[in-house]
Amino acid sequence: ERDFLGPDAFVLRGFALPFVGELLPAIELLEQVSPFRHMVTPGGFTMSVALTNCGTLGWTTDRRGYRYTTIDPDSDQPWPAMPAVFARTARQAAAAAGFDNFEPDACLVNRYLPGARLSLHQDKNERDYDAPIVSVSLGMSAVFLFGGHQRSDKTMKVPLHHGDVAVWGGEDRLRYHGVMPLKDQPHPLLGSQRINFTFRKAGG
Ligand code: MD5
Ligand code: FE
Repeated sequence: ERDFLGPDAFVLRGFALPFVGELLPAIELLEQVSPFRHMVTPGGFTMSVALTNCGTLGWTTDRRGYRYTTIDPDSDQPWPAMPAVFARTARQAAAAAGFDNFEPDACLVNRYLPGARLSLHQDKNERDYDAPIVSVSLGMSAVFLFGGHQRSDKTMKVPLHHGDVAVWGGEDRLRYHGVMPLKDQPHPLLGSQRINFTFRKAGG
């Protein structure tokens, strides 16, 4: 099943389900090297979402701003390599949505515990806006907010469930979006959390 959110934005329902058995152990290895942490925004707020990264580039924020780095600022080591199963899932989902040859160099992994939320924002730190963004949801369901090109534009509420993959490209790539505060409805496999992987081509 494929839901159309916009001309170039799609939700592939359950697309990641066949990969879950391989994705979960890969996350456990990742967090042993680069644990989830709560970063601070340039405005001085600590994010309710905890994050880590894998791949050549990782998204970070601190008081100085948002940016991609090759080094994990906590471990002072490069971010862990992107597991093959991550890259395969992202590539196949992008192709299923009509974006061929997607080669992400960055995977941001977000962990939401009950109450965590992501306020409306645009993803503007990547060099290449032509590549799509692929987002994989695991664990508890969330309500995704999909807005327009201005913060004040009306938003659409889209439920995202365990195994759903969203793909955003073209004219939908720079839309405002966010996630409503997570409700505590424990998931059979992951318990009281939601994990979201966001694959991007961040570098040149
Ligand atoms: C999440 N994460 O569920 C979301 C999924 C982030 C973030 O927003 O920046 O880590 S990615 C959703 C997304 C990405 C790019 C464009 C659009 C949505 N969009 O145009 O709506 O943790
Ligand atoms: Fe985003």
